[in-house]
Amino acid sequence: DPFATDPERDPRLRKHSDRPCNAETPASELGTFITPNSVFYVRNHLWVPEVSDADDHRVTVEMGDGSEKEYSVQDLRRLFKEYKVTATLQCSGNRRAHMTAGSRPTNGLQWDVGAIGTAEWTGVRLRDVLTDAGVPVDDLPPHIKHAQFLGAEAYGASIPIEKAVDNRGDVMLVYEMNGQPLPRDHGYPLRVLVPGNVAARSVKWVKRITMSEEESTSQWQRRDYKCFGPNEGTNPDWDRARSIQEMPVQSAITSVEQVSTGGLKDNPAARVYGLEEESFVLEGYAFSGGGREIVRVDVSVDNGRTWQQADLLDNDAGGCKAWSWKQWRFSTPKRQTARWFVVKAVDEAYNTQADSFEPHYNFRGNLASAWHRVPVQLAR
Ligand code: MTE
Ligand code: MO
Repeated sequence: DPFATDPERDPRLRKHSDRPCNAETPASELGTFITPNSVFYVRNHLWVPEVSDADDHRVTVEMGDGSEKEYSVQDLRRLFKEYKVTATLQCSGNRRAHMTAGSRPTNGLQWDVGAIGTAEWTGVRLRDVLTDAGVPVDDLPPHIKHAQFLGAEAYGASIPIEKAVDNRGDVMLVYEMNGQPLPRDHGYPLRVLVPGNVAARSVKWVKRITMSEEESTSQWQRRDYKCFGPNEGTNPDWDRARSIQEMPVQSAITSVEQVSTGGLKDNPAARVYGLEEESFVLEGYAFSGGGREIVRVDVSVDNGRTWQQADLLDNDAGGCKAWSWKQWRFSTPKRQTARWFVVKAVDEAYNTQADSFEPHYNFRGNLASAWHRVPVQLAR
């Protein structure tokens, strides 16, 4: 039983399945810029490979011409400059349950708002490792088009080589998460971090990196993480659809707090906002792919008829681009609210979200990013 040695998980994680472990961060733990390791969502397709000693682990770089070079985690630490990058990982199935509810049944784990999280990652640049291994990163031969990654338990995926070698792409091999050794569920002792791309490409427990003309042939590259038209049914033309890399704009409401008149004086939120009457304080996140910064978050308290701007909270994320979510906050007098709170976000390219799920329906339930609506009556 390969699952027998899986690590213990924090009981606060919301489990969707046990073997393999798939568990999301509860909304109550999504309110901080950095998601603590213990409640960071876990998305495993198979078991957690057992590596008792980081020194036993090796990653092999295959140049594509038959030659290869091997590194231990120690080698990586010794040979290359260390970087810290703050980046959000989001599963392509985040909010799938909302697509199901707002449109039709979808295949896959029914994630709510918590298949996403942000961490500070420490490691070395893939670009530096490839250079050392002999890959001419600034003058790539035409047969190198993709960097394929293979995990120790057999999961595999790939990214376009341009992203892998981008000087400002921050693609890394990481061994620490939020200042701690990588937890086993998140790739101990070594994982790929591809900031700005769907989390499925950030391969955990990475043991092989291959320069290749083709994308990874794994089912996770060629099938699962693709999107289709609403009409394409359950057996679409898999080869014609692109594999998901950068993700569209996303946003969610993670908390609605009711600040009652009685509590106004003592409530810190009420003081911060200078609230003078019974109010709701809403919080959430917004995030876009490709390092595109979130520039605006709009909130509606009347089901999308009228909108106001939420406050975007400051953060001190390190990295070449906006690889991390923005947290936002919004307060509204209670007497103005109708039946639904709604949020949508805008990124630096002025991309925004669809108002409903049906136009983006795909039977896999990937990229569920329509406006997030929360009924006012659910507010605690
Ligand atoms: N890497 C390996 N080796 N095995 C996996 O199952 N899952 C991928 C990606 N990398 C996966 C993997 C998917 S689909 C996601 S969403 C992220 O890891 C989840 O990362 P996390 O569990 O650290 O949150
Ligand atoms: Mo995922």
